[in-house]
Amino acid sequence: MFNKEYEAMPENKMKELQLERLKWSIRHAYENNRFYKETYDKAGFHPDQFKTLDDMKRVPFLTKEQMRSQYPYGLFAVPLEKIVRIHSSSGTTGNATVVGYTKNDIEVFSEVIARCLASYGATEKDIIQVAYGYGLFTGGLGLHYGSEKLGALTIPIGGGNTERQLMLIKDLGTTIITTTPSYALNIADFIEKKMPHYDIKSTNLRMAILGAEPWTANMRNEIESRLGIEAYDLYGLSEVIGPGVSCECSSKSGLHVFEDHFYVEIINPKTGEILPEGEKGEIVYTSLTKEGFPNIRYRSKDITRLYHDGCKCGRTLVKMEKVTGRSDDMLIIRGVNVFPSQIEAVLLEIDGLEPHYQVIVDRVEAMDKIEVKVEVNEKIHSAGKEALDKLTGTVVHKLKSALGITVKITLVEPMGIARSEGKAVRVIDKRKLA
Ligand code: DLL
Repeated sequence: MFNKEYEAMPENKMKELQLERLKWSIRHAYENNRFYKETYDKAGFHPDQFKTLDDMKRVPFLTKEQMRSQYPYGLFAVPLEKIVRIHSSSGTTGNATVVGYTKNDIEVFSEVIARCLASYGATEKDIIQVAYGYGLFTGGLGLHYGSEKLGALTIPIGGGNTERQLMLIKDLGTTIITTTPSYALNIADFIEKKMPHYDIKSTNLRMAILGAEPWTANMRNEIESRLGIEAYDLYGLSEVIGPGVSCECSSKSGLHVFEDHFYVEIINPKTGEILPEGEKGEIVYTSLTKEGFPNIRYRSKDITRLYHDGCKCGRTLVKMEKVTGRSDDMLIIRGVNVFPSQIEAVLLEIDGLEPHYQVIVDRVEAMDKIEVKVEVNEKIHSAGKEALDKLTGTVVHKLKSALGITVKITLVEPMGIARSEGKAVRVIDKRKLA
């Protein structure tokens, strides 16, 4: 463990620490940020009323929309001269959010990433190739600072340029690559199609640290077997710090949340009511130590559940289940709730399909239509129409039994779905564009 004192802290002691830090954090936001003060005054809430963890339910939520309305610096709680770095969320839906870090915040950011790396089994002996994008995205610099903090040799290559990634893996003796799961798959495809003589399994690469987008257990199997490595999940969001909010350990069964820095609650996304441990809902974050950009009850829209399972790794930190989607990714098709991850899980179980797909939703004459375009492998592609028709029938049938709705399937040729170097675009909802 990188920091045993906090990662293996007895649960009751952790609760005490959280209470003390929550009192500080809520007051810090209220006293140093106009938006928090005005919102709390209007709601009739004052930090003096916050005495026990049970008082959390009295604290107003902060939504993504409110955050966006404060673009760019409206939620900072220190003078701008104390901010040493900013990042920004991708802003694919609406205004981007600019997040600011003080020197201490950067220190915490590096520390939580170093903890994650150690939890996957990385050490200072590792050579870590950071293939997340550098720049405003939190992935590149976040992993970079964390890797240096651990003392590992850090290769700041950034995203994209697969051939160069592969060359450096071989030449520099890279042992760990950090990227998105979809890019890890692109690397596997690239080797098969463009560099068939490149033997990834004879390089030193032993691990991939993957995150920034949802990925299923099947996708993990696929990546692990094709690249001959172990793949671990890394989760986080820019608003809360970036990557490093939670990570898997060697047990690969849920992600430990760094509760000494981030207080987590699960709520019913419709009513806002706090749900008991173990129930699935929207995860809400409160920062406990952040100075520059505090989050008090920030509604992330990510859907998961929290639990303690006496993890064999020795960490006492609460676990969150792998995030399989967001409440705003959830598609409602003719009244049925569908998560893209459910579709992915079905597709990856069918022989002949490649793990590259796109879900297209539209409304035609007041009727929702859903189409899934998915790539087939070379073998099926060259097997002729009959084989393709049969495969289409199988996919339609399996999706119907998993989702309860009929989905139009379009099989496309190998490499027929556009690849991304960062987060994959899996869903195109034309209803939102209309
Ligand atoms: O994606 C931070 C990050 C960088 C995480 C590198 C991991 C690795 P944002 O761009 O703000 O930040 O996007 C955050 O991405 O609310 C989730 O919906 C999703 N997400 C991030 N990690 C995971 C994951 C970064 N491991 C949003 N599994 C979050 C599922 C994830 N979803």
